[in-house]
Amino acid sequence: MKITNAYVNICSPGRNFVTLKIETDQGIYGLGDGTLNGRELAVASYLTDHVLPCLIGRDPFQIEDIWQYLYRGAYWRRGPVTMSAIAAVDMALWDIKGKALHTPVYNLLGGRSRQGVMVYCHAFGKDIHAALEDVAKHKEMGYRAIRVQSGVPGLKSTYGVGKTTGYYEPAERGLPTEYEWETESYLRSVPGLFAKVREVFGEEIHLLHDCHHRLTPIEAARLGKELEPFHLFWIEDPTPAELQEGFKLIRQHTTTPIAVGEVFNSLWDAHDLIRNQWIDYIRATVVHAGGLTHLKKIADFADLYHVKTGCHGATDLSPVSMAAALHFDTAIHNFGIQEHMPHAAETDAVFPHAYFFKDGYMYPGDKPGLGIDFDEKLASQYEYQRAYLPVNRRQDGTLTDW
Ligand code: CS2
Ligand code: MG
Repeated sequence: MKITNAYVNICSPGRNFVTLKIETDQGIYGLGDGTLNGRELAVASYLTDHVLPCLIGRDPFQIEDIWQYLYRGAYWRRGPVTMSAIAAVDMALWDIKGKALHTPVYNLLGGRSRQGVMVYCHAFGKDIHAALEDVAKHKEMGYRAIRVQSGVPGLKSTYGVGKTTGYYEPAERGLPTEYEWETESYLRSVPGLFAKVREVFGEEIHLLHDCHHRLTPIEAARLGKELEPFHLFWIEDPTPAELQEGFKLIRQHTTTPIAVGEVFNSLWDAHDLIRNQWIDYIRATVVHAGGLTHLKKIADFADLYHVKTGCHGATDLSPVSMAAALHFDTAIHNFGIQEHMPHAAETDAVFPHAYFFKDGYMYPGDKPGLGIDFDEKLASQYEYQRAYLPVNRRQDGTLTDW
């Protein structure tokens, strides 16, 4: 089999997505996601201008060799743009191989290790009362694990709390908006939120919380310690992770489990975190961490150190990534949990898929390949629109992590 054609589509059915299609001489095609929120066009150009011409004529079954060709062969390694572009190619090649061999991709990754993939959803509210209502709603929908975020008294906006109820999309069209932040107000409010959630909903439900890289290690240690009585499944991204050693300090102070990695793009971003057992869950994801080929290596390395996976699954990861993540989650041994933020109806219509949600679990479906398609005609009705993630400032004006 040979690759005969490959092209990128950029569309915006509800939000922007970068989709790669690779075609072969046998009529089989594969799909990949290359969406990098707020920097979409950079990945599209990396693919179109630099990667795709090198693929024509290659054997799509040589997934490892093509991965190494794009990684080592570029000389310039790693980084979110490069690794998202490699991921898009990698996903499409696994899709092709599955279709050619008439089997779902999870069978190529080792086969089923579990029946269903436990997912967590997002509940939020402008205050504790509204957050509790949203938790009740999601529990009713069947979720067994719920991430809870609420507005912080004294702050006009905060991460994870949508402007309207029911749907939350962090990127906004146009140039970046500005949020405000004050750590002390946040640290004072979060323990009260979880005390209330446990009081109302009991111990059965798994609870998660995302700090979105906003704390220093000692502040995160304080938060983790104060949340211990409420037995969280994890606190996520407690502190920015460029300094991996920062997590050592958090670890010394708290038994609240720690998850990190949605912005990581290779194993090397998590090498110290994993081998020192400073974290419990690695959140690297298919699209931003070099595709299934590299994510499998990260998971296998993590498995040696009792670290489980918890793949990022926000709406900026297209349904192609969601499908790939669910095949991966079904196959690997050290799966922990999968994030699930349902896409908008327009998005789902453009990407018909075999995966589905039932009673707190998701399933990749049994179609050959990734079980995902792309309606290019429908996609052409949704042109790309410039959009950015917000930026964040402290109340005195200092720019800080969003
Ligand atoms: C987040 C994301 O889902 C999460 O845990 O942290 O909402 C994140 O902010 C976006 O994916 C950024 O593109
Ligand atoms: Mg997060």
